[in-house]
Parts: sequence; structure tokens; C-alpha cells
Amino acid sequence: MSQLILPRRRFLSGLALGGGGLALSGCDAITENESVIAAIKKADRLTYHSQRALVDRQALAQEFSRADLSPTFRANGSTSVNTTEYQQHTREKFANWQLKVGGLVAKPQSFSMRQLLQMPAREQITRHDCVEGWSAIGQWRGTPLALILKAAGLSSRARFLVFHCADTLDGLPYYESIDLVDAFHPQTILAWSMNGQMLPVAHGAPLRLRVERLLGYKHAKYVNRIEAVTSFADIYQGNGGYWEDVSGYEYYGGM
Ligand SMILES: Nc1nc2c(c(=O)[nH]1)N[C@H]1C(S)=C(S)[C@@H](COP(=O)(O)O)O[C@H]1N2
Ligand SMILES: [Mo]
Repeated sequence: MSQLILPRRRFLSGLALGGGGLALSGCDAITENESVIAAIKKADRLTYHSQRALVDRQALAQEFSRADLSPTFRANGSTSVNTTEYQQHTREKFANWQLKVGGLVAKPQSFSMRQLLQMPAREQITRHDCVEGWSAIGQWRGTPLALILKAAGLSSRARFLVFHCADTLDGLPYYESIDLVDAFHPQTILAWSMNGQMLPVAHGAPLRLRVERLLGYKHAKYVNRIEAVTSFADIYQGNGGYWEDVSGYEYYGGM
């Protein structure tokens, strides 16, 4: 097959295309991380086809208009968190919810909801696809993950981000992870609003991941901690997420 090697310039312009919509462009954020630069340099030596696959992962998921919003959006998996702490948080309208960011970061820190709401936000209307065979179009607004990673100073040793959730499903903590291509994708946000309202409990209040190129199970709800890691081999069963551990779902839940 084709061994054509594209000039690096061409590959980077593909990345820049995907980042154009953000105040902090996805491209700036991406080039700040040495491991991403290393991946791009390595991609220089790959074939046309594997380069194309990487560029495609930077492409935006389709966005829709308000007229396309689904009249009902099913809630799936956990629809609340069965702990006294979480009940307290709902009574306080999540004023004391903290998002911890740690692991391989220069400045481990906690963000309050107030801080997150004050950061620049991105809004998008996208289609959610669950492997159980349903889809729904919803409007999401939230903090670009790239901004949070920038504030925390992601280490060059980081390769994946693990999202720890407050809920358990069948007695096991829900968690998910994504790689840095998805982490810095311009449509990857920690959403705190859905369809123009504060995020409902059933859909992951106060904070859930939207990672629009990936299948529903990757969109972690009730997120209270992000951990940057080199590998997810030591986390729970080592397959990178709850469903990957429990049912052998594919790690890269792409569409
Ligand atoms: N914390 C947590 N996140 C989760 C789940 C869950 O059970 N717990 N279910 C996943 C699955 S399989 C899907 S399809 C979506 C459902 O999101 P929704 O409830 O907003 O429709 O959340 C995903 N994220
Ligand atoms: Mo799902």
C-alpha cells in the first residue's frame, strides 16, 4: 500500500482545523504537551493511512441546531448517586462540589463549581450514541478540558486521563479514561449545563464529560476527580474504564 509520507506542515494544518473554534485553540494546547509533540513527530514517519487516522481523530463531531434537539433524552446507567455526601451536595446545589485534578500534573488542585463556571465555556449540540442501541441529540455547555489541563500543568509523562466518578454501578466505582488526542479535542468539555438548564442529576450533575467523538459509555457522569497517568494498567481491572473492565467494551470507543 501507499508509503507516501506527508510533510509535517500538512499534518499540523489538519490539527489546526479542529482547534479553530476555541479561544485557546486546541492546537496551542496540543503543542504545549511534549508527549503530543512526540506523537506528532512519530506520526511523521507513519504511512499516509495511519496519519490520516490521526488527523481524522481531530475532526469535529457533527453539530446540530436547536431544532434538532431530541424531545426526550434518556438517562442511562446510574441516574443518581446513592451516598449521603451526594445528597448533601444536591441540597447545597453543588456549591461545595470539588473537581480534583492530580496525578501527573505540575500543580495538583481542586476546582470549585464557581471557578469552573467563571472560566470560558463552550456550547455544542451533538448526538449521543449508546452501544445499547439508542441515540439522542442534546445541547451541552461546559469548561473545555484543555483549559483545566493547562491550569494544572499536564506533565510530559502523562498519556491518559482517568475520570473518577462519585457513583457505583452494581457495587463498582464508575470510571473512564481517554487519551490526550481526545483530551485536547476542541469539543471535549466538562459539561455543567444540558439543554440550557443546569445539568440534571440523572445526567451526571454537577459535572460530566462530553467527548463527542466517542461512544456514550466514555462520557463519565458525576466526575469529581481527574487523574493524569502514563498507563491505566494499575487502575481497577486495568482496561481503562468501567465497561471495558466489566463487559470487555473496546477501549477506544470511537464512532
Ligand atoms: N458515572 C457514570 N457515568 C456514566 C454512566 C454511569 O452509569 N455512571 N453510564 C454511561 C453510559 S453507558 C451512557 S450511554 C451515558 C448516559 O448518559 P445520560 O444518562 O446523560 O444519557 O453515560 C455514561 N456515563
Ligand atoms: Mo451507554
